[in-house]
Amino acid sequence: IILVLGASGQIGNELTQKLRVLYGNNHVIASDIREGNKKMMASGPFEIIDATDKETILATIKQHKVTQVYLLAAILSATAEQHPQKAWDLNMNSLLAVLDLAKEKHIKQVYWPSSIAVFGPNTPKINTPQNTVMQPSTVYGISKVAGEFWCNYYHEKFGVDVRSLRYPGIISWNSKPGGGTTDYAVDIYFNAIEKGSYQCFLAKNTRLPMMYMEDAVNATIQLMQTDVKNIKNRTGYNLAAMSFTPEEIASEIKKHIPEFKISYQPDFRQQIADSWPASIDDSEARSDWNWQHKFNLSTMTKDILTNLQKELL
Ligand code: VAH
Repeated sequence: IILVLGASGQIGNELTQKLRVLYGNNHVIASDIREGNKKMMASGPFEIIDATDKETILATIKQHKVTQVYLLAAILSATAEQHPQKAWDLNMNSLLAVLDLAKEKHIKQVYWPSSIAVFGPNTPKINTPQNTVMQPSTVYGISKVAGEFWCNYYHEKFGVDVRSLRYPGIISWNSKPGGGTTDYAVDIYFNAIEKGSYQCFLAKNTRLPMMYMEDAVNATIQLMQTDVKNIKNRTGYNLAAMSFTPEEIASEIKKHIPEFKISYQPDFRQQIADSWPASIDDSEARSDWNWQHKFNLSTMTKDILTNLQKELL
C-alpha cells in the first residue's frame, strides 16, 4: 500500500493518478493539508494529513498497512523566499518525520524529491554534473541540499531505502503548480489558449532545465521500482529532458497559435532563476537505472495544447 503526502500539489496530483492506474485505486492513499481536485477525491481514499505530523502519518500507516511513502509536500522556491521559516519547517520536518518512520521500520521505502535548486550561482551552468559545487542561494535550495544529506545519512546509518531525484522545472497541463519559479512555463500555455497573450515574469533569454510531467512521473516510479542494486546515489539523481528559454517556448506556441503575443516583465523570481543551471548532465541516472526521457519542447507543446483545447474550449 502506498501513501502519497502532498497529493494535492502539482506533482503529487499526477503521481497519485499514475500510481492508482498501476497499483489500483485502493492501494494508493492520497493525502494533503487540503482536499484535492474532483478527480482525485473521486478516484480513491483521501485523508487530510499535515506532512510534518509524524503521529498522524504513523496512524495512517498502521490503519492502511502502508509500505511505501512518496513525500511530495513542500513549499517551492518563490513562496519560500517570501516565507523562509515556514518553508524550512515544512520541507525539513516532513522529511525527518518520514525518514524516522522508515528507520523505525514502519515503512519499507521512501521517495523524496530533490531539485536542480540544490545548485547555486557558482555551480557550472552547462551540463551541470551529478557531483559538483552546491551552494544554493534560495531557501528552497538550502532545504533541498540539507534534505539530500539527511537522506544519505539515514541510508548509510540506518539502511533506510530512500530514493530521490533532482527534478528540473516540471510542466503540466492537468494540475497547476504553486509558488515555483519555473511555473511561467505552465502559465504560458493556459494564457495562450485563454487570452492569446502572456506577460512572462522571467527575461526572454532565461534558459532553464525543464521536463514534461509525464516524464517526471515515469522517472519517479521507474526509480522506485528499480532493483536496489542499481541505486548508487542516495542524495538525489540529476534528471533532465530539455532546456529552453521563454522566447523558445513562445515561438513553439506560435507554431500552433500564430497570433500569440508574449511580453517580459522580470520580477523577484529572475534572481532565483539566474542562480540555477541552464542544463543538467543526468548520465548517472541513464546508466544506473536506464532513465530515458520521451518528450521534447515540440512534442510537449503539441500534447499540452491539444489537451488544453479539449479542456478549456
Ligand atoms: C520551483 N518548480 O520552481 C520548482 C522547481 C527547479 C524548479 O524546484 O521552485
